[in-house]
Amino acid sequence: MKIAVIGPGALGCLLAGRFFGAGAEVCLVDYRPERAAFLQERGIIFIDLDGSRAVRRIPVVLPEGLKPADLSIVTVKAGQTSTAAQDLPALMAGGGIALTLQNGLGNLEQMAAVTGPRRLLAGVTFLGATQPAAGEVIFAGQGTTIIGAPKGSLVRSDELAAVAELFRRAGLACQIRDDIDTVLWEKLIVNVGINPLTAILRVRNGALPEIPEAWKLAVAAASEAVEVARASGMAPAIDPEKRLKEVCTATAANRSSMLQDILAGRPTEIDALNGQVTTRGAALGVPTPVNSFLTAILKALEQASPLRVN
Ligand code: KPL
Repeated sequence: MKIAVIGPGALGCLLAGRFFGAGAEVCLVDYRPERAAFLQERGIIFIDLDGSRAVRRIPVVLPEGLKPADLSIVTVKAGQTSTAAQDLPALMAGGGIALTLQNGLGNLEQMAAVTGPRRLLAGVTFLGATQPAAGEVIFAGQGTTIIGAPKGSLVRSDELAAVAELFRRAGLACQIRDDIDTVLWEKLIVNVGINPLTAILRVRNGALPEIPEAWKLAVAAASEAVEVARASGMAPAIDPEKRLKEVCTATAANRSSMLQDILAGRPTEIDALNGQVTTRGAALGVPTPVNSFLTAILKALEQASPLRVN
């Protein structure tokens, strides 16, 4: 199976590094020529769970050099999905599949706007990955990846099974679910609670339940998202507080992806997370005051980044 991983961020490098290590034919797709040349020349530095360090010489391809792949995995930040989606027609020209493993809602819709929905898969991942510098990835924690065929997809069950098998051969737990649209919401419910508060307070996930006022806000944001999911016709099978606690415990040592973005001065995924709850809530008549407030604060934090004093 020929695999293209779009986006050499933490998750992209982690997946490409693991697939490559398991002998798969994989390339990384980057849109920045200088970075692509640097990564191609130097290789990806991969620090595994046991602390072992390896340089993986994974081919890095620019959009103009793309060849058809059997599986394209979109791992870019949600704000870059519409740009990454422009790569998909060339990558999927041989009938290949594209899988989004990004945070938030709206990614699938942006991909489908370019490719149509038939050859698309969606998923969520609880893998822990951090990126100390470009092309370097620390595998920070095992976690399941859940994939499935969303509404409108015609990907066959044997094709889905082959994708899951690719993850398993690379030592990454992978489950298939036939209600992946609900699974996307269930992950969003977790992210809208944990990500903004860990980013605002600059704490690791494990600290959040220990901060009573922050915890109340996290649970309130997640509970609003449950209401919006229900109003959207989903049936998320989770108790928001219990689920938040489980994820904070399982990923206690992680810096959430939003905290990593804030610390690095990058734009965050707030629009695809709490912003989506607010927008969809407004359209459905479901109040989302906590998500609106957290969205505004995160945007203010992004805007303040260049002005901050130490
Ligand atoms: O998905 C995550 C993220 O940081 O974006 C969680 C599950 C909160 C783990 O850090």
